[in-house]
Amino acid sequence: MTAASAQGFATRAIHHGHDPQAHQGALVPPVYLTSTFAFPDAAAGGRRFTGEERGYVYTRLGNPTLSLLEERLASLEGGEAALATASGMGAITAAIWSLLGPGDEILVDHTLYGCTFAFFQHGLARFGVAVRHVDMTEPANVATAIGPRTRLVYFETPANPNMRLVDIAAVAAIARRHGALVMVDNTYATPLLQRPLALGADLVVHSATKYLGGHGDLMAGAVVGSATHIQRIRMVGLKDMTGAVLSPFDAFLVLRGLKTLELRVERHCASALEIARQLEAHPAVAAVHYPGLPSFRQHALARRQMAGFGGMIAFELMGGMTAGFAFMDALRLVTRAVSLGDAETLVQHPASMTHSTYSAEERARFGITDGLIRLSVGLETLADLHQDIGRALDAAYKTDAAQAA
Ligand code: 7XF
Repeated sequence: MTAASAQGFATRAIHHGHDPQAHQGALVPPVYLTSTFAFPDAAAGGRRFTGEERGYVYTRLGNPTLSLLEERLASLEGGEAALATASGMGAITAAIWSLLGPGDEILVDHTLYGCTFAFFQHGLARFGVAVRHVDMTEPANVATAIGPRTRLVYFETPANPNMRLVDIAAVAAIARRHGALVMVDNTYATPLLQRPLALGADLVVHSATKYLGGHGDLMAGAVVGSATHIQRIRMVGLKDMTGAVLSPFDAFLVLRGLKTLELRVERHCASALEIARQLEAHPAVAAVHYPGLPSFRQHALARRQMAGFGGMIAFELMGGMTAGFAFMDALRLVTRAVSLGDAETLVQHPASMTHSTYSAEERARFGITDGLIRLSVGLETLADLHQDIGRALDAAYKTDAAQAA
């Protein structure tokens, strides 16, 4: 182990891969805002294309600012290599197009972010890949469903939007026995709270638009895994099949966000636990899904698998969707918007927003209820959040009472 990899998470998030003395002393890494790179002579161009000579060619294949972000993300996730992409969907599609072909089968969990679900259900399926939906909260279901054609097992934990957890080590052990790869979307947890590769997963994907960037001002994604997988995903899925290349300027913004990832996520976790307790104690609330609550069905797994419980909460009001909308409309500080992981606390209604890519039947089958409300707890002063959320819950409760009368 090198000295650098023995350093703590926050130290690596701030320093890993950058030596100011190699850049005129610049504390902050320079941003290489260039699409192409000059060759020293004609023959060198050819050598760089074949890979005989190291050196940059064209930003779709690599760029020093992207390389720095990739090294840093690989270090934080504990992977050999990483690939930065233009969005989380860019990361997921580039990886999967590179790994699967006609005749292969993919096992996916019941609950997935809406566009990931759409990509599998309506995209991949059209190209001869068999997509099987398995309730992976019970690892034995994976053992039952997995077969000789299964090439990849894919899930999110915690899952967007209903917070179900998947036991990464248990599912990875089953997949390994059958020669299938495991890909985990670690967007909700971030590498601070959960490192799937150490638990046996082969690849981690991220929407870096969320906690990694952390400020709601960019779109980005990443894949982390072995150098061999990442090279293939870069040269096939990214270069030729999606072209989902991250802008070097946005890579700079993600690098800036990463410096405060530990601080921010600690605050997201602390505030979310308090908000989850507030929700659980209110008579308008029927159910709260937050891994940090002792009442959470998979609380023991959360304690084992995660170093903290994250900033995301899902909950349902007694009055269902009507009360949920009354709650959302009564909020003044909390912002009605999709996305998550920002400084601002955001609220949205998965069934009509992020997960409207599912049909009503699919939502019913996969546990995305119409009454579910999703909160991304931000970094505001906790007392202000308590006040806003408390007032909106009271308003929703009154709506319930009025309907009951
Ligand atoms: O392409 P994006 O950067 O938006 O990332 C896609 C994505 C991948 N995985 C997870 C777990 C995600 O949550 C997302 C994006 N989700 C946003 C949300 O749920 O609010 C997208 C807003 S429609």
